[in-house]
Amino acid sequence: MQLLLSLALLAITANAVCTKITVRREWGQLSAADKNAYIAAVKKITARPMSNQYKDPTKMSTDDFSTTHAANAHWAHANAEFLVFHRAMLRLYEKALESAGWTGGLIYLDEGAVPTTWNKLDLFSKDYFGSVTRTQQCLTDGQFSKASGFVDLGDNGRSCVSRCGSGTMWSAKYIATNVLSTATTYEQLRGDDTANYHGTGHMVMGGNCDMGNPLWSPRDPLFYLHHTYVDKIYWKWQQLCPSYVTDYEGNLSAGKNPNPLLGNSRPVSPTLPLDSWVGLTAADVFDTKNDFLCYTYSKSAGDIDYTAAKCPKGQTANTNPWATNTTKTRRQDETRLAKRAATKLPSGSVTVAEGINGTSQVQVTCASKTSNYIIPAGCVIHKSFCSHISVKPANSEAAKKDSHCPMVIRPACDKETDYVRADNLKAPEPTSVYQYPSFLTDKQIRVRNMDHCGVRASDVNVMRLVDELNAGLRV
Ligand SMILES: [Cu+2]
Repeated sequence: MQLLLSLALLAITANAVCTKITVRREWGQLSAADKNAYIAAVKKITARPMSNQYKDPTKMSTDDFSTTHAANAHWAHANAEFLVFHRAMLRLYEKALESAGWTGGLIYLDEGAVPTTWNKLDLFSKDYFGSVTRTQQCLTDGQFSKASGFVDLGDNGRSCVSRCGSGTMWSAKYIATNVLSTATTYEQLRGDDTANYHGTGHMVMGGNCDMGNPLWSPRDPLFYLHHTYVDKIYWKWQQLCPSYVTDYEGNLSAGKNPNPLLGNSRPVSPTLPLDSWVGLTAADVFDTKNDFLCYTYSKSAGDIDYTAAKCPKGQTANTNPWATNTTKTRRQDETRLAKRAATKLPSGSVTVAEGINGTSQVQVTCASKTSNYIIPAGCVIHKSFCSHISVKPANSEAAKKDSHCPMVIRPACDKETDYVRADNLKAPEPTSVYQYPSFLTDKQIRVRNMDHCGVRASDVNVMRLVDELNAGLRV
């Protein structure tokens, strides 16, 4: 009896409603002092040495977050885990900032309210995050430039952050009409995360620089403002109908158009652990008013009125908290989206051949190296890098159905890449500052039906990076 009672108490505590709720605010809602205080905390956790554990955010550094994101990129995007994986990541990052003195909660950038004028915001100025550059060069001004003493690896091997985007975001109106007012399931809301407001924000603000890199985007501190915005959209949708809070379905990898490289799909479940965010399951991050998350969002210009789809049978819709707020937005149609995508096609040579079952085989030549890719049916190349490509739905019809065009495709391989350590490097010792993260076991890869070659190739990159860090070759 005693035991039963304490078990019941335990269950109540685990689901306890939080008492001190944090309101996550929009960048423009902060005072200048708050903007600087937020940035100061970001710099503090970036300066921490890697803790190589993913449970205690008071010890985690920005690199712990970036490395984990890169190591999990293959299933944290373009599949059902996308929204919950990133929500867990954000909450841990928020706690890390708290431990560095910033208790004002995560900050979001209301991109939908400034689809064409985003780069005119004070955020992208010498006072704060720095101006957007045209090429792959390091940030030239702002508090995250090298000159200001900010050191992060960047994706370019130059120990700096680069940010070279341009273009138009999905407007609030477009998101309200095409996402929020039509989605009646978690998977419909997530849609194609590689090509919707999430993927578009990365590409528009990051271009071919850090934010545009599917693996290493968290190296630009802007990542967290973008993803908090993405999380706000998820949160907004969850407010509509009672069942939406816990609605969660879909597959890990693959879907209607299985990616030949990732194999067949496997359904998700709320009790499945979220990879690398130790001790957390998807269910732990559904309700933002639970004890662990304990946050809500401020109202901002992008919170425009719209008519949501009817709630599932037997449920009464919650009141739309932003029913009276309307804002003028620019119409963004499919043609313009398609036009913009077309300008992002790879600069190297690309040869396309017919594949099996609607797939296509593509040869991309980059810096005189040729790689072969298999592109799933219904997808086309969105962006190509020398090491990998990302794809998007071939047409708007495919984009409406969740087409599962993966964010990252690595070259087809039949043999695993081995890590050949350069002579000037050695494996981390127990006392080394940087350690390898825990890599996936063969079994974990099998269970998820993931691409073995691709995962191991990414491990090799991480190992090389860690070795170079320990050898002081990267600062
Ligand atoms: Cu991500």
